[in-house]
Amino acid sequence: MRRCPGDPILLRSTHWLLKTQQEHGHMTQPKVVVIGAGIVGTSLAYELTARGCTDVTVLDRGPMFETGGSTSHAPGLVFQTNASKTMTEFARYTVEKFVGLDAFNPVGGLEVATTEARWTELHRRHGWASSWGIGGELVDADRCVELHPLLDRDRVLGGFHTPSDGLALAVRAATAQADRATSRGARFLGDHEVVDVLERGGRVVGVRTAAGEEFAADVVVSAAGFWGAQLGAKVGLTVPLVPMAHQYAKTGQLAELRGNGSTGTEARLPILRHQDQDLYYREHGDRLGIGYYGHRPMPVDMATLMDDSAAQSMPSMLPFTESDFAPGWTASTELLPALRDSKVDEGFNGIFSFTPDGFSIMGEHRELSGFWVAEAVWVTHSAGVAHAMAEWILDGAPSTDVHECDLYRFEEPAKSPEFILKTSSQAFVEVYDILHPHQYREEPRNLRVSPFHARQEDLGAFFFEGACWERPAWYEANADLVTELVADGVTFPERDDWSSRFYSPISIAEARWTRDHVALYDMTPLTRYEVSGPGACDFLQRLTTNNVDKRTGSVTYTLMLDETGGIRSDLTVARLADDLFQVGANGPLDIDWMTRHLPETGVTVRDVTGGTCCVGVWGPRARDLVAPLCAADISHDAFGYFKAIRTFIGSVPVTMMRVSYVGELGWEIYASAEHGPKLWDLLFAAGRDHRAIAAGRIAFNSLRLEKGYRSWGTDMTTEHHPVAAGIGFAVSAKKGDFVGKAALDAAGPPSTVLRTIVMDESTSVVLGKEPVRDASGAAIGYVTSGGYSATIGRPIAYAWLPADVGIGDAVRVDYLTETYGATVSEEPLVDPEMKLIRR
Ligand code: FAD
Ligand code: THG
Repeated sequence: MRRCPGDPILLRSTHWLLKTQQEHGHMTQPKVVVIGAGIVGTSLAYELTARGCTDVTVLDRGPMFETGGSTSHAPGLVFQTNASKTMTEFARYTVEKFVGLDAFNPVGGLEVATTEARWTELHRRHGWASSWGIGGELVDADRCVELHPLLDRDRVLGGFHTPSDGLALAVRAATAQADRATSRGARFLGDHEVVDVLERGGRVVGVRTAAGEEFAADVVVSAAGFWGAQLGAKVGLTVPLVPMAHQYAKTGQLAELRGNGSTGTEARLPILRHQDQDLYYREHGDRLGIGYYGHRPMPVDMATLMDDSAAQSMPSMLPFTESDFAPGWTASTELLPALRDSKVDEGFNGIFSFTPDGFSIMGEHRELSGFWVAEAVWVTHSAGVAHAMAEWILDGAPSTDVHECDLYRFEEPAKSPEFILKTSSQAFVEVYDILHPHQYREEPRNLRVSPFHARQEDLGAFFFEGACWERPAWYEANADLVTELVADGVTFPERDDWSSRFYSPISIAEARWTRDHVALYDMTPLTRYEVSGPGACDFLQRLTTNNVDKRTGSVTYTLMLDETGGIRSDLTVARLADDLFQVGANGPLDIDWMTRHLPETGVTVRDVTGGTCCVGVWGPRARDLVAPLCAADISHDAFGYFKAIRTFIGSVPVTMMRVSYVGELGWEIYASAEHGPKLWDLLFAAGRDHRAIAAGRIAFNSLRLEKGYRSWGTDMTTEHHPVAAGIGFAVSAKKGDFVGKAALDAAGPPSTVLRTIVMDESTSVVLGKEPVRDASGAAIGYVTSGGYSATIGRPIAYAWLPADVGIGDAVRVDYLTETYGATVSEEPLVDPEMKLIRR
């Protein structure tokens, strides 16, 4: 495809039909090969054929439909509630679909607490269920025993009961979905092991089997379960999953279960979780099945798998290791005394996939178009994942936000075998742990450090890990400011134990200090790209919503949308020269999206994050601090808001942008990494006269919340249009076409909107994902992110709420075992007239 001068730039599309049309000049139906006939492959065949894509061939190395994969022996417990809205929605979809296929036992799910900490955690889980619209209730110990009579009443403090949870009959669901797909044209071929993926010119064109048979395809989807990493490697793709063994056992016959009407496929008792001991239970006729996560992580070496397997026809089953199960058995007899007269009758170590962050892996190979993956998916989420995949493959975008599952979400170091193994093993250990929302990874650490790291250590930085970077959360060196501010009458409200974790009151002092004086923020981890070349401007114009075709030295806040108008990211775009832009972005998914849309020639996108560094100098004294060091005139008249210049700080060559995510006067100052320490020292030394401090991420977050700035991925995702997210101003009404424009133009007013809420009490800190209720107690929305506003002296948060909830309305927010009052507020809470930031 060659572009003639004057032609409108044609971006590559991620939409399958458009892409084929662009490349072949006509629309056709894709020919699809799915590798794997487990629950994911069969669900996908169903979903694709249901959308009219009927040329689907599903190949499996094993026999249909007990293929020997994880699905063949999955006990199929479906607990829908998850901290992630996306995963919860995938689970709900799966339940609804399997109910319709007569492959689901809606026996309900019961999670019990045997410790106070777990009882509090169940409140939090109940909160997520309310936020994401899953009906469930907290019940007392008596009710737990009524629901599950095998429980020892005296050990249980209470439970969380979800009536719509239950047992998926995984093989039956796979078979039923395959039958429907077959009736619509799909075919399923057992004993067809795919050994090669065929490609031509960067596109997938088919697969070859062990028998040498070739199957042509426009689209190949790897739904190979824990074999997925091997298959990915064949096409140069890192699929970061680790096959891990997990123990499952069955008890002997239990008199207590005899005659309760339960059969092999029709259970009566609710599925049960005893997360304090890493255990779960289901009924199998008059026996109980027990799953255990308490044992050491047992990653599986795929090279020796077939030799190790208990039966080669069931490669996903390894021999049971009794000693690993022993603590689980003891804990089980304590919770369920009926087991004391029984024993482990049979057991196996079953294999399925774990990932570094616990999420599934979905998406299309960027360098091999047409090759997709859908792996590390539980039965619980299978149909939901398949539905989103079918939308994505056929329509160009899933209707559910899938960024947490995106194949390209990982930073470069996170693609190393070492990282994948360590973090996935940790994910196994933590599967049932109580995880704090701000808990950060402890291992591996120090993978990416900014050039200011040693200086930050000297200042007593407390580091959190984020995107493999070490980020100061606060600095112990600022502890004295707390004392000083208290003396000045600033209050530091008490926090409960939960919200005090991964937190220090020093951060409040740092936030307050920024508004009153000036602070240095390490912005090095901010993802940044250089977009250059003769087509750079056109490219950014077509890919983003705002007008970036401005004079050199202009900075623009703009959005990337998908074809449905959903927000893919929010960016700052600085024009540094005619054909050179610096883009401030949110992470690896942005460069992925940009790269996929690059025209054949004329534009280069390069991640420059690692070789550069950035200090944000913000606060009313910022100009006083920087001006004496700076070679350029940085007065308001010479260097306006949202402008960029290249100049020097001392002898350090810098790019300065008058941008502030904390909403204060000041600049982001970028330099090449080798100049970092000098830059920091110059700024820090000059700061002494202005009582400058270094400030951390918690202060940063609190300041951006006050200022009304959204954080992509938390406050807004592809599920939201700009107007609903409150950033409609970043969409230019005047400019020409851009990705997502047609969908925006066709959209009606939003039914839900992102609002700022202010907590009624200074101590009511919320952390995110809590349900928001109206006066009647009905859940009407949910919190996205929260923090304490040092400026107004109250905790504040963003929440998605129905559009008809008005400013000034009272709402209630669940927090652990409490419920707090809050008020929907005008925003931003700080500097609505932009007087401070533009002075
Ligand atoms: P699989 O079922 O493994 O299917 C992948 C298929 O790909 C296989 O059939 C395999 O033969 C085929 N394949 C691989 N390579 C090739 C190739 N090169 N060519 C052709 N075919 C190939 N999940 C829950 O939701 N709830 C539970 O209670 C639950 N309990 C579990 C208990 C145990 C003991 C285990 C092991 C897992 C459990 N899981 C549970 C997890 C769940 O079983 C899996 O996540 C799920 O079945 C994965 O489905 P899949 O279709 O991706 O993989
Ligand atoms: N700095 C830079 N790039 C970024 C961020 C940043 N890119 C990713 C992320 N953060 C983007 N988020 C924002 C959000 C708000 C603003 C800047 C980046 C902001 N908004 C002004 C406002 O709403 O008042 C925009 C005013 C205008 O459009 O003129 O400043 O932190 N480099």
